[in-house]
Amino acid sequence: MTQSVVVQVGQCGNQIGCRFWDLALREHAAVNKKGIYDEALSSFFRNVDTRNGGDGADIHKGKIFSLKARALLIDMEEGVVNEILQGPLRDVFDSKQLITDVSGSGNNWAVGHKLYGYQYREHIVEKLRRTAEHCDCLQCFFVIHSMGGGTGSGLGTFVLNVLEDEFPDVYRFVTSVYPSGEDDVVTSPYNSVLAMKELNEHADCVLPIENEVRESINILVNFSCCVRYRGSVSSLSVLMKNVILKLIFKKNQSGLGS
Ligand SMILES: Nc1nc2c(ncn2[C@@H]2O[C@H](COP(=O)(O)OP(=O)(O)OP(=O)(O)O)[C@@H](O)[C@H]2O)c(=O)[nH]1
Ligand SMILES: [Mg+2]
Repeated sequence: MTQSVVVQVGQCGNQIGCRFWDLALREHAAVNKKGIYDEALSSFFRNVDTRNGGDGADIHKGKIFSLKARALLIDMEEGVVNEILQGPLRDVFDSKQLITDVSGSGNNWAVGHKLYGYQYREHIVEKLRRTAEHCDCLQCFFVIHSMGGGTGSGLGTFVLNVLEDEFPDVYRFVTSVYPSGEDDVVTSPYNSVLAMKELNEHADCVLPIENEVRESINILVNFSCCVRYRGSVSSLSVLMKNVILKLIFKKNQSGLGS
């Protein structure tokens, strides 16, 4: 069985990513009532024996002990990642899977790509390698990011470059959230154009998501939008999950995944 690693970058990437993990866990729990660590789970999660504390050994079969997402969480602000670490998904991530800074990229592609990118390159490579070492057969990286924010667009596409350099044989799929027309951040369109060039050159497959269209879909399906992004993030993660699973399934069928 093959494995995939999710790299979530920036506020948007981390918020959507977390809803994806939540959905994956809930859907799996609904069909796997006995709590067995199976192949489906192993695609996205490690099963770690944490009984003796610390970073225990991976368990490849049998009962679920402690599930750890095959993920890397990157944000140049701490807020969103800290929230995740205090929320219901805190046990799914460990501190070795996080890269944060304090001040963010200020909605500036160049700060994310040129400044933080070069500053954190070694750090990113080391954490990616560590995550990849836990996989028997790493098939895909899924990058989730926004095109409008400085960290998502700049550092997100820098990570794509790193993936291409360090793991040239592993597919790079990207979920990119485009800013809506109502986005009042003046740099968003510029960030998007700069990021688009990088996607064009370094991604194998891009799943573009337009925030405005997504908002209309939300109204149509009557999602509750009491909390900002709550409904949107969940509809988006359902969409992302369905596309990802279909792509994986098709690739496995055609033998590309082996
Ligand atoms: N659909 C959706 N879009 C989001 C979410 N969070 C932010 N966005 C969109 O992302 C863009 C802003 O990017 P962010 O991800 O907040 O920025 P960032 O990557 O953290 O970069 P900096 O804050 O500049 O360091 C805007 O177009 C927002 O509409 C989210 O949870 N869901
Ligand atoms: Mg931010």
